[in-house]
Amino acid sequence: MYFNNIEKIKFEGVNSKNPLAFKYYDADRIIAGKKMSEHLKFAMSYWHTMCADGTDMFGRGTINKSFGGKTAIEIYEHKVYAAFELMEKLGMQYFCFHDRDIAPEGATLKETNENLERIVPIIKSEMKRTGIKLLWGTANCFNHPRYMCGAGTAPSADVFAYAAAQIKKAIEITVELGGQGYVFWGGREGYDTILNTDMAKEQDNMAYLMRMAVDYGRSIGFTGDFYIEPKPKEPTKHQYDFDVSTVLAFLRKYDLDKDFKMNIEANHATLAGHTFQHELRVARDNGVFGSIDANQGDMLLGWDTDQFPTDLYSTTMCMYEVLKQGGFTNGGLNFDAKARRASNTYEDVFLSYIAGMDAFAYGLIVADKIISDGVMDKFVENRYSSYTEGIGKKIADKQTSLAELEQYTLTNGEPTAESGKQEYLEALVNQYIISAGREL
Ligand code: XLS
Ligand code: CA
Ligand code: CA
Repeated sequence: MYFNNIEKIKFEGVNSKNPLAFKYYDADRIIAGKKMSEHLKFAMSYWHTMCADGTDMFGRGTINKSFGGKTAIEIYEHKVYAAFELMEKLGMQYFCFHDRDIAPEGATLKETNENLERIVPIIKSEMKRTGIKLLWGTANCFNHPRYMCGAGTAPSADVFAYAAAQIKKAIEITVELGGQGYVFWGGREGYDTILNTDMAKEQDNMAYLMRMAVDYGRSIGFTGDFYIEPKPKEPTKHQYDFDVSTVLAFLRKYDLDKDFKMNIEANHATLAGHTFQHELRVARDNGVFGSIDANQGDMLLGWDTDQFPTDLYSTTMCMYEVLKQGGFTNGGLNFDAKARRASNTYEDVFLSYIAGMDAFAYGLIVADKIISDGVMDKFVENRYSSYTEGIGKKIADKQTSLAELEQYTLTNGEPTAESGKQEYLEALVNQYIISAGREL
């Protein structure tokens, strides 16, 4: 046991004063015909939870994550047991990892792969013991100095080859552990100055790497989803995967849009100048909604703070999109989030997950209410109702012409300017958020 002073976290309801209890997340409660736990599919991020120690640009770590291990490999063995204890205590059903989160990097690729081979069976047996599943795996092709100018978009073919080798192994591990997804997040896939960059070549190469990964994954029996995770900046100035729309154009150009869906992160959406809901909607409207990295940024800071999500407005509108999508298939809600540097105890890690899980549970309750009441959806439907008859229907059916529309307008005259009623709708959402609390 690594977290002796923490019991299994229980649902105690809205009036509980116990910080180590859920107030809204009641795993078995039925909402819109399914258990909360089935809707929410919470996942633990291995990197933040088991590895990140609070190190930042100005200071060392503030929490020790060696879990009593002495040698490098021992530390990673302990991490596995600690991870599963934490997930069991929180009632989390899934986890996500990068290859380098679960085993230490050795001096050579061979040594690194051997390290992975020592740890993967331990993870596998813990998965078997607990029933916890792998939501997705990925390769960390951004941390090592070899990737300083990119991995799949590196100017050096040797670096490209190294990344390909690393991704091959990461896909194998994902398949071995029954992972439901495999993510590409292009940490260093972008550039800082066009003066030294052949953007077209870099993007062609990246697409080829992704194609090889899909073909290899399918050839070894991977039936889950491949995801690409958009992010507009940080670490490079111009990230190629800026936002969902940019990624879509890239996937379509290279004929990869049938193979990839989106892994959408809240904090990345806001960095791109979009709302989280906007990115989810673009994905949903284009049939590429996949999985979610559930977190939030700080609106006063311009970087990727990966905070645990506590903003009920954002979790509500996220769950609205998820419900409208018909729920997740292979995806889920991965808490790509870390406790703040000054929240430096393991109790803080538990409290952070509880905060995030409760915020999403509440969001689910409110979103279901918004949808079942139908007032907001009806408003939007009415706003576009002129397309259901007359000239509007002709436009919707693509059965008209500029000449006919000219004729129509000459006789119809000036259109009425209909109010968009933004403030009314914002107040309506507030009303749902507040009244859901009263009903608990
Ligand atoms: C970093 C990304 C990363 C991906 C996985 O900003 O969010 O953590 O989710 O590589
Ligand atoms: Ca992420
Ligand atoms: Ca992030």
